[in-house]
Amino acid sequence: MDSEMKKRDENQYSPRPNGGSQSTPLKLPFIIGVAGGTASGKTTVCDMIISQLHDQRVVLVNQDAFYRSLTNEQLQKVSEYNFDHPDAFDTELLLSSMQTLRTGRAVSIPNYDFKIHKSVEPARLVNPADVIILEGILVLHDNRVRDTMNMKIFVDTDSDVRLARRIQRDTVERGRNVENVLDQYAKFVKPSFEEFILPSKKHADVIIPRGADNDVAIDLIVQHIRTKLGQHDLCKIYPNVFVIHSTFQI
Ligand code: UZR
Ligand code: MG
Repeated sequence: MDSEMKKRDENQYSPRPNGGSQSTPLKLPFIIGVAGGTASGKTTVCDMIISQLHDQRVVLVNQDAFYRSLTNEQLQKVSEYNFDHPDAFDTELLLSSMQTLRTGRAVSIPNYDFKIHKSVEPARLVNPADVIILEGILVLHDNRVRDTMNMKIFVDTDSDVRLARRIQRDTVERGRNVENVLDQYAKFVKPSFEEFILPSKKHADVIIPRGADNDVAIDLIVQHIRTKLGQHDLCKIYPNVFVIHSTFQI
């Protein structure tokens, strides 16, 4: 466990410093970040974690929701817009939304439409939960976003597998044709993967090779989350017992 994570764990399971009663522990949610290249299987990995944690309150927040809406001018030249660059996301809004959820309050997050490249009404209301999963290509890129997380996962899937899936998905679900998917891949998706996404892998606590095909890694992750939530419950029942940290390796 790195020192950053250890520090966060200490904070999470420590009594309120001042203000609240000495014996009232903070009930902060357990926040998991899931990053990886496009079509690496991030969403499937998250769905598998959520279904195995069926008896817990879990919410999934997708970084895609925080894509900035394109202006009419940008829409006219959409093939020149880089959706894989960190600046394509409203990271300030993502941070403030995570902060709201972290303090146990519901938050409204934008509803981004991939077909028109804009946020549409109605916004999505996300309720607070015991586990919050933040998923997206660049969730491990910004250190402020990383610092909100208790566990950082990188889904590592071969590029050829990802491209094949991306063609399939974008033509079926996102209203594209093969030619423009390939064009965008060469122009923006691959270069941004190499410049921003792949380097963020070094911040991960857990790297999952072969994505959602890796049942063993997913089982281990779920076990770890359960252990952490169990410790959390222990704090609620025995307010003077505080778990400082534990180690985790795959
Ligand atoms: P995942 N993306 C779009 O195709 N259209 C948009 O309006 C916004 C984003 C793509 C984006 C990125 N890149 O590679 C992908 N392009 O969505 C991330 N081009 O989504 O993690 O589900 O693959
Ligand atoms: Mg996805």
